Amino acid sequence: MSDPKKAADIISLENSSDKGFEEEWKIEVNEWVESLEAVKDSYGQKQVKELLRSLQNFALSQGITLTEATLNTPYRNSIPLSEQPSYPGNLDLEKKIENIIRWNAMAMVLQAYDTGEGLGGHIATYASAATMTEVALNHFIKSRSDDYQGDMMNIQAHASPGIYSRAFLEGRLTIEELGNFRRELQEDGGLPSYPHPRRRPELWPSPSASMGLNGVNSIYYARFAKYLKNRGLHSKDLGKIWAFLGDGEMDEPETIGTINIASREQLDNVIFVVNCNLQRLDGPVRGNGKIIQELEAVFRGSGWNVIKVIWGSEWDSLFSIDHNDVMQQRMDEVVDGEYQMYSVSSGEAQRAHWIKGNKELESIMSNLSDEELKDIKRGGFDHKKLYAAFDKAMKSNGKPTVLLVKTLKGYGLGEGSEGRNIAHQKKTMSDDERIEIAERLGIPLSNEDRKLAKFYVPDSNSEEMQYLHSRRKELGGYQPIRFNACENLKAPDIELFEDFVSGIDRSISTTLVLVRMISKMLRDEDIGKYIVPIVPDEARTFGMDGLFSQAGIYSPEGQNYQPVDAGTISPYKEAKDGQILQEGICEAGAMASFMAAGSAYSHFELPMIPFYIFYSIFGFQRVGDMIWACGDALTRGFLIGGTSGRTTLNGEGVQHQDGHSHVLASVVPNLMTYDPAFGFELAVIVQEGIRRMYQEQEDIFYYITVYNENYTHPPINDVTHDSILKGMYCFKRASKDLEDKYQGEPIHLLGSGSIMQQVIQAQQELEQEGIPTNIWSVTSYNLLHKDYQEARSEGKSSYLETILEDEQGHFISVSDWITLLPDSLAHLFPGTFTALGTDGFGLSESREALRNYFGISSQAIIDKAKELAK
Ligand SMILES: Cc1ncc(C[n+]2csc(CCOP(=O)(O)OP(=O)(O)O)c2C)c(N)n1
Ligand SMILES: [Mg+2]
Repeated sequence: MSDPKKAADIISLENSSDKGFEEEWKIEVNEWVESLEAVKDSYGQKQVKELLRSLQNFALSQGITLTEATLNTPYRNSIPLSEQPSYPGNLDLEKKIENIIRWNAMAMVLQAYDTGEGLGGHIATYASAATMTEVALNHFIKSRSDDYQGDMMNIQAHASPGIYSRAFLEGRLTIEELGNFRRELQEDGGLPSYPHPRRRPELWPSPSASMGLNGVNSIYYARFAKYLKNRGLHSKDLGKIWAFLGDGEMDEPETIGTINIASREQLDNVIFVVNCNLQRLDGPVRGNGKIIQELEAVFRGSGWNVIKVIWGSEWDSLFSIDHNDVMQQRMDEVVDGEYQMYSVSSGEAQRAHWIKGNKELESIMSNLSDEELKDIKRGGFDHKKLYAAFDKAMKSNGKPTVLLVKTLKGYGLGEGSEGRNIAHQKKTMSDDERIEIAERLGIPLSNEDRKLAKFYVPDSNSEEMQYLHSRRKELGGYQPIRFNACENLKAPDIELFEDFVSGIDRSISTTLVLVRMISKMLRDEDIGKYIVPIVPDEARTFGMDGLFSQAGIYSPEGQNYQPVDAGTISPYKEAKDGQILQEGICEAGAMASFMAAGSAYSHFELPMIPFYIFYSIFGFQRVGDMIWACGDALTRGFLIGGTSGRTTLNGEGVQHQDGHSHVLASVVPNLMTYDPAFGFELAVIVQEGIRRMYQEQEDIFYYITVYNENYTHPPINDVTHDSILKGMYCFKRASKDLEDKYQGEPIHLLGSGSIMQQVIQAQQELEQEGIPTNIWSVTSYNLLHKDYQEARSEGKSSYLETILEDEQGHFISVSDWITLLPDSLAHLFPGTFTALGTDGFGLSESREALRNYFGISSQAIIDKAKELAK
């Protein structure tokens, strides 16, 4: 029956109430399948696809859409038994190693619990992920070698005990450290809860404890690897980026929202491994549905290779006799809530629910005893199925790959944990449970030691230990691993920025000064190639469009069209070796690019210098968690808050006008934050930033706010670099003549950023009225505060106290920021301290009206000064 028209007639019979229809239909379907099989045998897979596409086109022409059918495959393994490669490893030894790692991982958490300190820890996550992790580490995840840069292994944070446990066997951690899990301050060393590069810079390549960031960061690491390759900056094979993720974690919008860039940019160097244990913290991920099927459709729809590992080998023989797909249909209709229920039910109860009165299914299942049915494994615990899946993922060409691996939360931890809703929080076990698990895992410890959850240390000459080391040796070394060796980069001399240091007569904004500095750096012979300008869809807002043609926008495909502005001086230029990362409207992606570029010194051994320029309000409050993670990841580079200042960015209103990002930024401990007023300040700060981060390799990064108000910029004159960098210097003293005549207490005006212009104007007008004032430029309230904290802890005077030693009077701070920022230092000023700022929500108005409204205009400063001068 090869006439498609006839098939369409049959489809129209769909709703027929004819009892014989079902039988007839079954025969029809079988005939079609047989025909397709014949096509496959005679012509091959390609022709089968072509044929199906023709059929689909025909169906579409008849108004029948088949989207569901094309995005989802049945609920079974993607790799058929016939395509399953044979397992190349020694399964007995691998299982033995896995069991030891399982035990020690569990013991870490139990020991931490037994201290009675309430330290927490997770047992159930790794219990579900152990087999996939072991298969990956014994056979696939490679480390660094001469011509291979090495894979990056980003794990599911809550599975960390398993990774520590393995690293201990590998000789990378001491038994004391293992025993001090979650106790980092112990004398003989301890381990952080999760992957924190800051705490373990030799082990963890990137932080993943805040769920959802692992996926997006891994994708952008992979993209950055391609970027480096396409720009010719790296000659080695840059390896794969592995992200091990939880199924609950996949609900995070950062993960799902960025997967399409991976397929758009053909990132065949990224592999997601999703541990589908069907549970998150509180309960099932999709009790009423199927998370694996949902993710399959989402990823396939986004252009990924999807490989499902659902069933263990025991099911293969059952599939081979499921001639009428009755078992498959049941697999498809049972929902995750029920699969979870099976994991806590007896074999008998499972069978009854599963068969649901279907005779044919009952007969298929009669091949297994209740005991066997209970023990039948999910794919995530079957080494062979996992091997087949990883093997296929490694061969992907041109597409990212996701493995959806079905597991069981708390696997192997006994009835009190496996599949239970409380599994995630389970931190301890009874003595009996400990003994029983050790017995099952074959851990040769005495029952007394089992009760104490003592670590088991196999003999280093044992077969299993030899095997463990040899597998990793074969794959280039241990994983996960983080590298810290990158050549120092000599920072440019300040002369590179001479044009800005010596003053700018033309009226321009600090944003434009920065863009010009970037342009100069891009041209610099030594550092030019390392500069990575990153913009979400705002380059024009920041006047950066000129850089498009200078540096090109990175696109792995180059530019396959003539841009609409081809004839202009700054056309939209995309290029394979483009240097600018244009992220579109995706701050999460842009931040992930920042992290990838800013930690390229570690994984890629290249001192890349990212300048991520964004609307300042869409930084810390939008992707603050990612900035925090950058601090953890020891990321370097410059975050540039553009269009900053609640009144300087006028007209845009409540959700655009930023008057608080410096306060939010103040909480990141290794972030150097600056709010420069003049071109020369900006130049000194950027030059020093490059020196400290890339020449001295300090683990710090920068946040600098720039504004869009135009004004002229004075030369640096005798202002010292040090004072700019420390956070404050005297910009202009009051005129001596006036001071001699003046009777009141001295008045000091503190300005920063764009608002310095209001301060300068206020000073001039106050002088005309006979009131002398000193102007101080505050480049960083936050750093002054940081310095004060450090000095206090050392019992010294802070920088601020030192420079104000001989001062007194009234201090008025004026800025485009909320008063909390300067107020944190109020107690250090030798006199009265008043902060004028922009507390409250922004609103749409002109710049002048806004400054009047918030009380930071020159007039507001004059009024305050006069009040104090009385
Ligand atoms: C952003 C964020 N929200 C919440 C948490 C707390 N949390 C840690 S693990 C977890 C559940 C994880 O479930 P899943 O991703 O399915 O992993 P599993 O442990 O089941 O493998 C939650 C809610 C977190 N770490 N990060
Ligand atoms: Mg889960």
